[in-house]
Amino acid sequence: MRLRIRTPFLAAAGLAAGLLLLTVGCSLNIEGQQSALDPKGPVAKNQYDIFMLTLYVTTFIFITVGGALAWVLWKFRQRKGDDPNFIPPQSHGHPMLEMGLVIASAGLLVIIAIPTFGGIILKKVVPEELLDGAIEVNVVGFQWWWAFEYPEQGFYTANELVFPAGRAVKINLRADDVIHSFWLPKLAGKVDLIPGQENFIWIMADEPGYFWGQCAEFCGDSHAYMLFRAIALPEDEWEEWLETQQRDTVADDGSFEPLLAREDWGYPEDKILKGAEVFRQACAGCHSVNPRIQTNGPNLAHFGSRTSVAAGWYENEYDLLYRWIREPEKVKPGNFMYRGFLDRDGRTVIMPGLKDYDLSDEEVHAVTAYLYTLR
Ligand code: HEC
Ligand SMILES: [Cu+2]
Repeated sequence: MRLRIRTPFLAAAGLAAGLLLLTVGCSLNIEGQQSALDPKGPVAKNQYDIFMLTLYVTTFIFITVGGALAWVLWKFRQRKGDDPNFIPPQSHGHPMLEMGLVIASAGLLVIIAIPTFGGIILKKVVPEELLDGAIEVNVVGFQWWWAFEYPEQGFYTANELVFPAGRAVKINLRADDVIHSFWLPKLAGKVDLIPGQENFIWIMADEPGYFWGQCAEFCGDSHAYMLFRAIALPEDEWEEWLETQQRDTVADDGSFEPLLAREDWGYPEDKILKGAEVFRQACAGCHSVNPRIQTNGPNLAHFGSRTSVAAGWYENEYDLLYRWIREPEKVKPGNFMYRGFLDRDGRTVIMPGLKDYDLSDEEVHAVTAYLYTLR
C-alpha cells in the first residue's frame, strides 16, 4: 500500500523538478551577461527592487496559504479506526475570516502596486536632477538589427549603443516593420518599439561598462539573433568617440577608398582597393559608410572599430566577419542581407540586380579586410 502511493508521487516530483531545471534557462549565474538580477543603473535597480518586493510578498503568500493547506490536510487526515462515513458538522461561511482575507489580499496588492506605479513613471521621465548632461538617441528596430541615431550630433551607427557613464540617455524607440522590444537587462527593462507609435525609455549606467542587449519581442525568423551591445564610456573616451564617429571614413569621390592612412591599413594595398571596389558594387546600395546617411542596412561608417557583427551575434573577428559576408543566411536565417528589405506593407523589396552577385572567396576576403579600414 505504502509503496503504491509513494512511487507515482516520487516520479511526479522528480519530473516536476527536472522540468523546473529546464525552464529556468541556460544560466544560473546571477552576474551573467543578460541577467536582470545584476542591475548596473538606476532604472534597472528600481525594477530589481520591485521584483524583489514582489518576490517577498508572493513567497509570504505561498508559505502562509501552502502552510495552512498542509496543516489542514495533516490535522484532518483519516486515522486508523475512523468511520469513513462520518460527516463532520458543516459550517457555511465565516464573515470575519473572509473579510479579513479580502482586506489582507488587497493590502498586499497595494504594497506591490505603489512602487510599481512609481517605477512606471520613473522609466518614462528622466528625473530633474539628471536632465543636465542627458544625451539623446533615436533607436529604430529592424528585422533583425538596430539603427542608432545621435540627433544632437547628426550621425548614425548600428547595433552598438555608446554613451557616457553616469549620465542619463534618453532613448526614443521606433520601428518600421514589426514590433520589437528594447531590452538591456542590466540597465533597464523591456519597452516595445511599435510601428506608428513613439515610445520612450531612459537608461543610465553607474559605471563604465559593456552590456548585452536583446530584442525581447518575437519579431520573426531571426528574432533570437537580434542582439545589440551597449557600451558606457568614461567621459574623456566618450568625447573622443563622439568626435571619431562624426569623421568621414572614405573618400567622397565615389571610389570608397578608405581615408585611414595607408600604413595603418594592415593589409596589402591592392587587397583593400579591391575591397573598396567590391563594396561600391555589391554593398553600397544598402550600407552607407557616410556617418550622416542612413540607408536600408546598418550604417558601416566606423565598422572597423566596433566589437560585434550581425547585431551583436558574433564578436568582430576577421573569420566571423568573413563568414557573415560569405553566407549570412546560415548565420541568421531569413535575414535581409543580399535579399532586400521589407517595405511598409511588409513586402520584401529585392534590390535590383542583387541576386546576380556571386562574390568569389577572394572578393569576400577583400571586402572583409576593407571593412577593418573603416575606423
Ligand atoms: C540588400 C541589402 C544589403 C546588401 C546588398 C548588403 N547588405 Fe550587409 N546587411 C544588410 C542588412 C539588412 C543587414 C542586417 C542583417 C541582420 O543583422 O539581420 C546587414 C548586415 C551587415 C553587416 C553587419 C553589421 C552589424 O553592425 O552587425 C555587415 C558587416 C555587412 N552587412 C556587410 C556587407 C557587405 C560587405 C556587403 C557587400 C558584399 C553587404 N553587406 C551587402 C543589407 C545588405
Ligand atoms: Cu526584434
